[in-house]
Amino acid sequence: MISAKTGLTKYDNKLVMAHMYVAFISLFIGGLMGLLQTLVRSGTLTLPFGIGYYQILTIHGVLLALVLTTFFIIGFQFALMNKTVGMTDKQRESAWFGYWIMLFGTTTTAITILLGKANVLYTFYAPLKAFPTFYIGLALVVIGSWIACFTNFRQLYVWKKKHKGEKSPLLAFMVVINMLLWFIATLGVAATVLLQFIPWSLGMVDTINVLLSRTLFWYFGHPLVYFWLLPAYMAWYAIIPKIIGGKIFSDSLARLAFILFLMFSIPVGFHHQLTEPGIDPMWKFIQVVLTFMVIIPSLLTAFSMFATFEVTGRKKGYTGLFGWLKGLPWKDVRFFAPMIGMLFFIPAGTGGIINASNQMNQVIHNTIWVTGHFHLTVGSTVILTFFGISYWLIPALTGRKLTAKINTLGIIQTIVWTVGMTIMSGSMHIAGLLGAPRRSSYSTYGGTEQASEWISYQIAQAVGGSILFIGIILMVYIFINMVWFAPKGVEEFPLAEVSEHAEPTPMFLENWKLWIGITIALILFAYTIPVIDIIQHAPPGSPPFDTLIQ
Ligand code: HAS
Ligand code: CU
Repeated sequence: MISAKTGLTKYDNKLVMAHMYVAFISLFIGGLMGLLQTLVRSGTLTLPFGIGYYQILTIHGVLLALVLTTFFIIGFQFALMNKTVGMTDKQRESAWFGYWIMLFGTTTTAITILLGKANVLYTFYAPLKAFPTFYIGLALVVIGSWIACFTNFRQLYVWKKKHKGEKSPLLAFMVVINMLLWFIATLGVAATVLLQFIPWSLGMVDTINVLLSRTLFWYFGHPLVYFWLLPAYMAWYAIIPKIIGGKIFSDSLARLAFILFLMFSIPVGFHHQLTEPGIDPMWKFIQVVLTFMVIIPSLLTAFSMFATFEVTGRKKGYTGLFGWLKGLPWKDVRFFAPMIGMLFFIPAGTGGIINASNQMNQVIHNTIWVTGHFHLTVGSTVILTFFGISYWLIPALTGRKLTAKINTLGIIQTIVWTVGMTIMSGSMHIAGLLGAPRRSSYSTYGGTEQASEWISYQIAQAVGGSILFIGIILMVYIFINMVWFAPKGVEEFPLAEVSEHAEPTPMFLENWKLWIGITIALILFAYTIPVIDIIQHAPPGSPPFDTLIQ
C-alpha cells in the first residue's frame, strides 16, 4: 500500500533502508579509522598488533569515499525514483539483485583490506599491488551499481511510455543524468581493474602499464566526485525550497546544470595528473580548459540557491539587502545542515579552482592541501547534505517522527562537524602550503627539520579529527534513534514545486541522444590521442594493451 504522505510502499522503504544500513555502518567504521589516522600522523599514537598506517588509511578511504557514498546515493536515488515515477515488482527484483552483488563485493574487498592484504589506498595506484580479491570485490561493486543504473533508466522509460509528450519529473531526470554519468565513468575503472589489475595481481602477466592504469582511474575518479555531489544538488534544487516554504526558482536552469555536469565531468581527469610525465602538455591544457567549463554548473547552482533563498525570504515579508536571510528556518536541521554544507562549498570550490590551475597545482599536488580540499567538498558539503536528507528520509521510511530533541541534537551535530572540520581542514591546507606530504605517516617524516615546522598543524588535525569523531558518534546515535526508537508517526517527504514565475521548460532539454552524443564526442576528443600515446610509448617492461587482453 502506498503511504499518502510519503508516496512510498513498505517494499520501497525496505529497499532504501537496506542501502542506508550499509552507509551508516561504513560511516562509523570509516570515521573511527579517520580518527586513528590523525593520531598516528601527529605522532600521538602508535598502532598496536602490527596494524599499518596504510591499512587504516585504505579502510578509511574505501569505506567513506566509496562504500558510504555509493550505498547512500543509490538508496536515496531509489527513494526519489520510486516517489516520482514509481517502481514495478520486476524493477524491484533487479534493484535487490544489484544490492546483493554490491554488498558481496564490498564484503570481499573489506575482508581483504582488514587482513592487511590490500594496503593500496582508495586510488589503488599501480605499482602498489593488492591481493586479487580486493580488485574482484571492487569490480562486483561496480557491476552491482550498473544494475541499479539500468533499473533507474527502465523506471523512467516505463513512466515516459505511459506519459507521452510530458516532461519527466525533475528529480527523476536528475537521477538518470547522475546514473548516466556514473555508468560512462565506471567503464574506465572497470577497464583498468578487469584488463590490467586482475590479470596482474593473479600473476597472469608480469608487468602493468602504470600510466595507463592511472589515466583510466582518473577518467573515472573525477566524475566520481560529481557522482557524490549531484545527489546533494538534487536536494538543494528540489527539496530544500519546500523545506524553507518556497518554490523551485527555475526547472530549466536546474536541468541545464545537470546536463552540463554530464558533458563536462568526464573529459577532465588529467587535472589529477598534471605533474605526471608521459602525457603531452597540450592535452593537459585542453583538459584544464574543460575543467574550467565544469565549474560553470556549480556557479549556476550557487546563483539559483541564492535566488531561491532571497525570493522566499522576501515573500515572507523580509526586506533590505540581506533581510531575507532572517526568513530562513535556521532552527530546522533539515535546512540547517545542508545550508552549512553550501557555505562550506564556497571555500571548497575556490580550492578546487586553485587545484585546477596548472601552475598552482605544482605547489599543492601531493601535499596534504589536497586532503584538506576533499574534506571540505565530499567531507563537508556532500556529507552534511546527506545528513540533512537523512533527518527526514529515515523517519519517513521507518514510519517515525523527527522529534524536537533529535532536531536539536542534529543542529549540535552540524555545529560539531563545522568546528571539527574547520580546524582539521584549515590546518591541512596550511600544512600543505608548507610542503607537508599527503598519504604519509609520522614514521616517514618524524624527526626531520621540516617536520618540526608542520607538527603544530598535525596536532591541530588530530584535535579537529577527534571533534569530528564526536560528530560521527552523534550522527550514528541519531540514525539509531530514527530507525528504532523515535515515536511512531508520519514524516513528510518534501518535494518542491516549480515557481509560477519560472519560464516553461523547453523540451529540447530532454533530448537524451543529443546530450549523450556530445558527452561521448567530448570524451573521445579529450582522451583518444593521449591514450594511444600512452600505450604506444609505454616504457619497456610495460606490456602493450593487446598482450594484456590475450
Ligand atoms: Fe576536487 C582533487 C579540482 C570539486 C573531490 N577533489 C580532489 C580529490 C577529491 C576531490 C576527493 O584540478 C582528491 C583525489 C585524490 O585522492 O587524489 N575539484 C576541483 C574543481 C572542482 C572540484 C575545479 N572536488 C570537487 C568536489 C569534490 C571533489 C565537488 C567532491 C564531492 N580537485 C580538483 C583538482 C584536484 C582535485 C585539480 C587534483 C589535485 C591534485 O593535484 O592532486 C569544482 O567542481 C568546484 C566548483 C565549485 C564552486 C563553488 C560553488 C558554490 C556553491 C555554494 C553556494 C553557496 C550558497 C550558500 C548558495 C565554484 C554552489 C548561500 C549562503 C547564504 C548564507 C544565503
Ligand atoms: Cu577532479
